Amino acid sequence: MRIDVLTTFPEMFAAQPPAALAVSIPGRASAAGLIELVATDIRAFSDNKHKKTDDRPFGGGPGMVMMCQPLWDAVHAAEAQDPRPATRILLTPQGVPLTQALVESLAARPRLLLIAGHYEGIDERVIERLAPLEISIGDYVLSGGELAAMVLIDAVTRLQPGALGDELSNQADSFSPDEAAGRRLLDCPHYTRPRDWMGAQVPDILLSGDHGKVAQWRLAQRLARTAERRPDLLA
Ligand code: 6GU
Repeated sequence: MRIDVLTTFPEMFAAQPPAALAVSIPGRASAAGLIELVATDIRAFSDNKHKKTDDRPFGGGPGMVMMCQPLWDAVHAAEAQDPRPATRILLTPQGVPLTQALVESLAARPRLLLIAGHYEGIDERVIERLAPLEISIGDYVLSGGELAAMVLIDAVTRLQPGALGDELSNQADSFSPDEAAGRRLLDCPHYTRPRDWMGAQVPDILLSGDHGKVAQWRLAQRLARTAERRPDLLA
């Protein structure tokens, strides 16, 4: 899969791959060539002699607004570099929430083109013409969409075939559909040695060797945790 990132802060993606994606599963996936990350500097496409990409908002108010032209040209220049059709995505707190179901859908596409939006905003007319999928990573405000783009890249990368060392290990993760429960549940608690740590014990069932009982216990834990912490997932 090819992933383009369009940003006015390309230095965040200058390292190949960026430090946050160079380790663990995304690091291995990059090394294996499962994803190809290409950053494009929106500023380079400004037709303004000062390479300006933003201007003051019509109607007044604080902050600056990204202008249509540089973004429009950057998107088309990036798309022309590769014949695979790109799914355009704008990272913005105004977007639909990023869920594991959405990550699964995006992970199956040949190419993603991520536009890192900024809090002050982008001229609405270029958003309308580009018609990107607008995605938010949660109900809080980041200074820019670059970190949100990296979050999306991490989530999509680990679903690429061959990215996980243990192919089964993504199945029990939080938010993966649970077959028995038919829902997306939080993960169960995990334990490793020693059996006694500062007087705290490992649940007996996990030491019983009864795999059926262990599976039953884990599912019950997942359901209880989800009901307690995220009742919205069961609604
Ligand atoms: Cl995608 N961008 C920004 N700037 N802030 C966010 C966000 C995205 N998702 C949550 N907060």
